[in-house]
Amino acid sequence: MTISGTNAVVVQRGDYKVPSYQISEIALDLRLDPENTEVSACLHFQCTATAPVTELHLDGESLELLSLQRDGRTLAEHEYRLTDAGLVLLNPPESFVLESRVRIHPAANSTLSGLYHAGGQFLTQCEAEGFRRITYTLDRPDCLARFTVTLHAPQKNCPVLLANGNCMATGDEEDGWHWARWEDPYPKPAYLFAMVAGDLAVVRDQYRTASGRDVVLEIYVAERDTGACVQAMDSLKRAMHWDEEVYGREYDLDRYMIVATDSFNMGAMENKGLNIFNAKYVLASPETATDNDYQGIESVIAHEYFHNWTGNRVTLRDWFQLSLKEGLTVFRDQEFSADQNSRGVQRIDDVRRLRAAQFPEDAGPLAHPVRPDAYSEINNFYTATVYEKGAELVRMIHTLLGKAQFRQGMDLYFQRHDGQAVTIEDFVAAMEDANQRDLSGFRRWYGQAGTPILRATGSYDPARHSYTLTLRQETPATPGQPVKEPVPIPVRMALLNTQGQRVPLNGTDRESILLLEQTEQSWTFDNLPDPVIPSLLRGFSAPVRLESPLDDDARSFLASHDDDPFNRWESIQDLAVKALLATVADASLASLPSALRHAVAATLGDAQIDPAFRAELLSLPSEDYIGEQMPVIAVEAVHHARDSLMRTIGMQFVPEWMGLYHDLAATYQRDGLSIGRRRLRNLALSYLIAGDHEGHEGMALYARQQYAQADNMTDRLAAFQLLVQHRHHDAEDILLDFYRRWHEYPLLIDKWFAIQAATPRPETLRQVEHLLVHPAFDWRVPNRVRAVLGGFAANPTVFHAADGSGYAFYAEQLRRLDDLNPQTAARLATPLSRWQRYDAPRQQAMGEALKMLAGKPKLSRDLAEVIQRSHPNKH
Ligand code: B3K
Ligand code: ZN
Repeated sequence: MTISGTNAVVVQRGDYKVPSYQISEIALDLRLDPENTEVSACLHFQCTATAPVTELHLDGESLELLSLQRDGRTLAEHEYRLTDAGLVLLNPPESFVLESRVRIHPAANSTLSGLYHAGGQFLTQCEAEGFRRITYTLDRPDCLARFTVTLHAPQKNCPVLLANGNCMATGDEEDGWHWARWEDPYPKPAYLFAMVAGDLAVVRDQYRTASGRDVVLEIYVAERDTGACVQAMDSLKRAMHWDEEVYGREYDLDRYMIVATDSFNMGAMENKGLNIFNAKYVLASPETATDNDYQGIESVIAHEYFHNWTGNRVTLRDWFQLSLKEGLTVFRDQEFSADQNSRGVQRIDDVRRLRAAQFPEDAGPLAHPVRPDAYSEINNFYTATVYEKGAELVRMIHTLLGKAQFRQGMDLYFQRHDGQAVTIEDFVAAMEDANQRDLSGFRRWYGQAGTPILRATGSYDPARHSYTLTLRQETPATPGQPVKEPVPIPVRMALLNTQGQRVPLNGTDRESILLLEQTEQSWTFDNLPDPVIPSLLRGFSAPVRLESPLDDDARSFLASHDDDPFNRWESIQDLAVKALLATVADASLASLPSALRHAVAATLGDAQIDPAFRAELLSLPSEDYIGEQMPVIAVEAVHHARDSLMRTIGMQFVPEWMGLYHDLAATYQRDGLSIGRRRLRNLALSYLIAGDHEGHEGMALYARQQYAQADNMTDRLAAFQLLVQHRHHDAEDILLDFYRRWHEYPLLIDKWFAIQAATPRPETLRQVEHLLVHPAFDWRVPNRVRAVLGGFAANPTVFHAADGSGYAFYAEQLRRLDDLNPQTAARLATPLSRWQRYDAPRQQAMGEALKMLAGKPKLSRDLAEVIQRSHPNKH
């Protein structure tokens, strides 16, 4: 059995070569038509190699070449060659101007890479390698050019014509067409090129930078959405201010534009001066968006804005360095959100995401280092490892150096590399040189895949009044990396006395960062008259799996006494995981162990705790997280164990949950405290419903009322979700009602689809089949496809149904999607890579699903790579 796409070229990090030519100027002229768009490009080439170049390879994909001229003369056949990957210029002169004219087909472009026409708009997505689908070029990030872009389109369909930089001129043409010319003064790699044309309304605001320059801020959306841009605009201004305050970085153009679209492969894109966004991360009103949606907008708007310095002004030498911009920018957006909201809650949410997506990736066949060594399709490497683990590595450097020193490192990085295309090595070197620090050991984190296991043991010596802590690390082997070296692990820690106070650690400090550099090291703390409880890895100071030395009593103590919010949360989570695993092993043990009951009772009884944090403390770990703690994931047992623990906690604390539910009722407000209160109240509702006796639907009444009467979408959706997922008898009516009310809001209809696909009931598979033929389902809109297929794959009991029906169905859908949108298909295929974690029949069924996909005719390079890496022996 072979995979249809495996002859794809594998790009190796070690093979990097400086380009032999640079392009100083790119002038594009696009006559926009959905069916046939003509792109004229004029590129100024300059040789940078010392030896003569006999062949210059330009990238080009799905282009129809109409004409090709060099220095004003049409090229003869012997002067160039067309290939599958582009165009080869034979014996090019040292410097020359290349003019090409190509035809492309935006409406037929369902990949949403390059230039495409969707929802009546022309849009581009060029990262990573989409620009080559627009014109012949050197499509690599270390090739920086100055762009001038002229757009022509019919005034009626496309009154708005946008591209990067500044608008220099506009004008009218015959037959109702018009044009606009844009110039971007900053040289940039092709992946940052963008243009948009369509019938869009604009919301305008402005921002004065620290140095007093006025910047126009524009958000382009459909006319009816102009009222839903408040959060996006406000987040943008706060992000601009934060980057000035924290990093001394100002925005550098006169205009910052954001365009929202429903047709987008990911969250958003940081094109210079012209961000293109998935509407999900722009549009929000209290009636149509949840608190989480608002939070998502704040963080993605900030993320794309921060890229202007980390990614755009200083860009990447090659795609292996992707985490240089992504890890660093995620770290920056996480810190921004922590400063805007609650730092403790932010950290918990960030770690939860890391553990949900990155830890499993790092433990499976798709594991790769933060700086990968090889790829066949770079789009497959926009992963949780590159983004989230990459951010953790930057965070560790921040922890090791300290805030002020980290800032000095960043200053030096910008000073040295502004306008350049650089490497992760350059970043680490700037951090070292600015602080005279040696981070050589730290570099291993970038090259080594796998999540280290950190084993901690400790003992108190009553005779010597001392506490000795021993830390040991081990990183499991990952594909292609059988042997692992120790990595430097910063362990933020404190010792608590029996009153819960931090005691001095061999001096006056009451918190310390231990740096574990070898496989095993010990530390002894003296002058401790009484036994202490260690609080380790505070704030989750390193992306490791901690095996803690604590017993249940100590955990329960930390769950109510640790002043580190992350560890307090972690302690209660650990207690819950332990209880759940016991029930998984033996369902008759379904009870609430006393340590966990105490911790829950203490949290429920403590009204001083910030409500958002309290909601975190009282939320049970997800089924996926519980499953991750097992050698073989027992899908159903995990599901039942979690359900039953929810029910028990719901039943045992009915008055407390009821009290919270009533006391926290309030008219809608958008401040942090109100958000936390809503979160806690909806959690209370979910426990009340879980705690309802079988067949008795008393509490569903509350949900029904809340659904009908809520003055905001957070509450309405929470109630809707509970009613649908618990399949209360009128769930059907409620589904219909929701659809009827919100069918004109695509983002809400995505939720409507996703919640149904995620319902943990046997009939879900059949319902999902119906959803796929629902009139509102559209294979060409990634948000919709992700809602249904992503929702389905995140539904443990249905996707992993014991008879393999979930996998077979899923693979069938990916097969279909791959013909339209390979990037999205490949991304959605990754859950199948986790096959080793399940029992033999499921392994077999997942293997068959992968094999079926492997045999697909015209399998994309994207999907082929994921399948091949997922199951190297299956084909
Ligand atoms: N840089 C883009 C991601 C591009 C993904 C290409 N497949 C968004 C971001 O990380 O900000
Ligand atoms: Zn990014």
